[in-house]
Amino acid sequence: MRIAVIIPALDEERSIAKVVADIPRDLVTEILVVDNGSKDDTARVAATAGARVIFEPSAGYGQACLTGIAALADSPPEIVVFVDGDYSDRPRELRALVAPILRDEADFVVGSRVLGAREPGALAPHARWGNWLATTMIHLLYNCRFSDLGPFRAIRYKTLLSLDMQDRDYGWTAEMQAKAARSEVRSTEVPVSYHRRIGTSKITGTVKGTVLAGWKIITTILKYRFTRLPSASPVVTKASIG
Ligand SMILES: Nc1nc2c(ncn2[C@@H]2O[C@H](COP(=O)(O)OP(=O)(O)OP(=O)(O)O)[C@@H](O)[C@H]2O)c(=O)[nH]1
Ligand SMILES: [Mg+2]
Repeated sequence: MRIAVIIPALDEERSIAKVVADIPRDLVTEILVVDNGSKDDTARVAATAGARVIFEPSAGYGQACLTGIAALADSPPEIVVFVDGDYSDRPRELRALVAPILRDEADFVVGSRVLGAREPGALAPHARWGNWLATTMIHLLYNCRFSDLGPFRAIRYKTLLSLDMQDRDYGWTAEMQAKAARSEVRSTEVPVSYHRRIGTSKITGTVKGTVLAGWKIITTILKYRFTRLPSASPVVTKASIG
């Protein structure tokens, strides 16, 4: 199966080469780093490490992911993996992440940092609490159980397109899980490890990022519970969790 990895990156020159180098090349056919206006050397370092670098001038995590997805359209993979550029996740765990899709037991797999081993300080208490709140809301509103909104995740490309992703910033992960739950996509989780980031925090490690992300995640979960979704594609099937 063709597997593409999309890495949104903003000023991650110290970590991006480690992230790219950690990706199992025997499994992955394409590595895309979406540089979102980095002021540092992220693009050059990523290219040197072997990634295809694309530029997205409009800011936002979701925007970078959307640009990455669009860049895959000419030569679509079967599976898309998302991972952050700060080396908090370990891309070498990608094999376990995609395994449920390769076994055709799921179409969407979230890497759960809650179920996996966390380095002390990697997931701040407020991030853990926010995760608990968001996943509890998804359980109550969508009757689907996730333990985390972690960024390291794998999804069948066709399933991803059928979700018609819209969010351009912090609501990206919540939107994907909310819509997967609504569309009864076969979803599951695998434990992934989580480590202290390299470089400067932009979202969870800042007050502004935390408030904006928290608000966006909560409103996204509420919004997709009540809005009409595009009709699901035939690859979208009954959820396995819930
Ligand atoms: N493309 C893009 N990427 C971003 C933006 N903000 C952050 N990122 C990237 O998105 C990923 C997640 O951002 P982080 O700063 O690690 O946020 P976090 O994981 O919630 O919090 P910390 O790791 O504690 O900082 C990293 O790879 C960042 O480089 C953005 O506006 N655009
Ligand atoms: Mg991070």
